[in-house]
Parts: sequence; structure tokens; C-alpha cells
Amino acid sequence: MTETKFTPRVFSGIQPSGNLHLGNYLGALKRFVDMQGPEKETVYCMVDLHAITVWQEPKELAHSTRELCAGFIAAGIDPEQSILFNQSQVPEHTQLAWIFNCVARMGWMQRMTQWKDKAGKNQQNASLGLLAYPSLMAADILVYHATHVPVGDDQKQHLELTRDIAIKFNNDFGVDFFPITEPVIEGAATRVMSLRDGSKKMSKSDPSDMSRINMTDDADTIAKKIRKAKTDPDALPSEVDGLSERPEARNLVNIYAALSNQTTDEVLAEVGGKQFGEFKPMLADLAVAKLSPISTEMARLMGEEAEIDRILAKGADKARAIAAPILRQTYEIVGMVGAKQG
Ligand code: AQP
Repeated sequence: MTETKFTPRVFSGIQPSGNLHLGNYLGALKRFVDMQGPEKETVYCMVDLHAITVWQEPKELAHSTRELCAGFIAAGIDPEQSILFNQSQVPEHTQLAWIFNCVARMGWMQRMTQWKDKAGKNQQNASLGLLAYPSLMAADILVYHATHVPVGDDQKQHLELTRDIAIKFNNDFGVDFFPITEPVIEGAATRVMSLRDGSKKMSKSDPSDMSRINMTDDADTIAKKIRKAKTDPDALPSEVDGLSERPEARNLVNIYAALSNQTTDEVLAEVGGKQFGEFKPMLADLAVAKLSPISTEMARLMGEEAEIDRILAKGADKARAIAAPILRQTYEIVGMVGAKQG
């Protein structure tokens, strides 16, 4: 099996399931912007069908989808250069997901950490969609024959499963049809942690708003959240090894590194020896300088709802132009009558 026959194409998505936060920005969105360029086609999606695997108020879902689109654009995604759309406008995702539901094994799904975390002890009451989520995610990626998927560290397991599904499909049907996708998990902030607990991922669903920096937070709120972030009493070390038993300190240093486009080593060379009383205001200033222009632009774009809807619809048309032939070929491989005419 070679991957060389596949044209380089980047795909990734974010759920419109609440506030876009600093973890999504540094782990995903900022990387999406970095990957935008003439050498690769970039396809970015608001995965609204994933969001409904847990309950979403319909009005809030629509608002979050548009707000997320505004966030993509405000952060630097150019809808003329990248394909930008919401998942539910491209039915090929769910059509391919059904095929993958029949390729993937129950045991694969039940092993997923995110399933276990989100379903918790009450698995019988979780939605079937939550269990099947990784199969839809594989379809999101493979319906574009995407070769590279930039994500945060928490999505690594789902991407391994995407590879397993592609390999099994190719083997079952004796084809070399789906690429074996490369996860792109890079940079200083692949897992941004909660500001209140360095052992927990920063997440939209954390009940404490103080645990995360939302992309819509104003400058005062960002500064307050950083000031109140949990830390320890020691000064910052000058080398990365000195952060190994200090998850909260490591998190703040990594955030600083990612926001300033430096490595963690470079940051520590600059701030090693400083107390948090000195470092936190530096971090707050940096975060405000980088995030405020994005939140201001998001607010402006949210005043132009019709324009956002137009961008999403146009992006969906472009996405379907790629996805429809790939789905048709998949149907043909599987033996669906009428696939050629579809
Ligand atoms: N804390 C994080 N650090 C780095 N990257 C992160 N991502 C999410 N949280 C962090 C990355 O953001 C992209 C989109 O994530 P998502 O919204 O689709 O799903 P999620 O990982 O489930 O996000 P949340 O905030 O944790 O949502 P809830 O609370 O609903 O579960 C992905 O690339 C992800 O890796």
C-alpha cells in the first residue's frame, strides 16, 4: 500500500458545541491557519453532526455554528483559499459513515477513551451517536481522501481508528482506495490544560468558566482568568525538565510558547527564575494582544449572519464537488446498484 497516489489534502473540524476556547485555538485553529497555503488543499468543517451526539439546544447550536465560522475567519482562514462549511450541508459525510459503521467493529468503538469519558458510568443512556462518533469522524476525513489531519493530542486515538477503518476497508474489498491519513499533532500546545486543574484538558464542557479562556472573552476577563490560574509557589525553571512535576506551570509556559510562536525551551530561557507574580502579567498581555483582535473580528462578523450563511453554503458546494465522486466510487466498490449514475 502506498500513499503517494493521493494528492496532499488537509481536513479538520471543530464541534460547534459551545464556546471556542484557547485549547481549540492553539491545538487546532491556529494550526489550520498555518497549514493554509498553495501547496495543499485545505478543507475545514464545523462538525455540527458530531455536536448533537450530546444534547444541544437547537437555537444555541445554530448560533454556535455561525460563531465558530466567524472564529475560523477571524483567526485567519480565508474562505476563498480554504473550503469552509458545516458538516450537515454535505450529506456524503453521513452516507460514508454508514459504510464505515459496517466496517468498524464494536470492540474498536468501545475502547475509545472519549467514549468512556463522555458516556461515563451510564453507557446505557448515552446516545448511539456518541459510540459511533469515530466512524463519522473517519468518514469526514476519508470522504475527501484527506492525507493530513491537524488536531490536538486528544484526537490521536480517533485518528488511529480512522487509519484502521481505511486499512480494513482497503483489505476487505481488495482495493487501494482510501489513504492512510497522517495525524499532524505538533507545537507547544497540543494539549492545553484547564486553568484550574493541570491534570484536566481545557474543554468547552467544563462547568467552570474560569477553567478556560474563551475566544469571545474580553481583555479584562482574559487577564483575570490568567491572574487566578492555579500555580505553585516556586519560581519558573530555566529548563524543560524542571516542569515535569509541575503540570500547571508547564501549561502556562506552553501556552506562552504557542502564543509567541516559540519553543518551550526558548520561553524558559527568557523567563526562567521569574515568579508567577511576574510571569502571569506577561502571559496576560501576550494573550490579550493575540486574542483580542480575533474576538473583535468575531463580534463584527456575527453582525453579518447572512454573509456567514452564504460562506457556509458556498463552502458546502465546493466540498460536495470533492466528496460526491469519492462516495460514488465507494458505493461502486461495495456493490451498490445504481452507484455509477448517482
Ligand atoms: N485543550 C485542548 N488542547 C489542545 N487542543 C484541543 N482541542 C480541544 N481541546 C483542546 C482540539 O480542538 C479541536 C476541536 O475539538 P472539538 O471541539 O471537536 O472536540 P473536543 O476535543 O471534544 O473539544 P472540547 O472543548 O473538549 O469539547 P467538549 O468539552 O464538548 O468535549 C480538536 O482538534 C481537538 O483536539
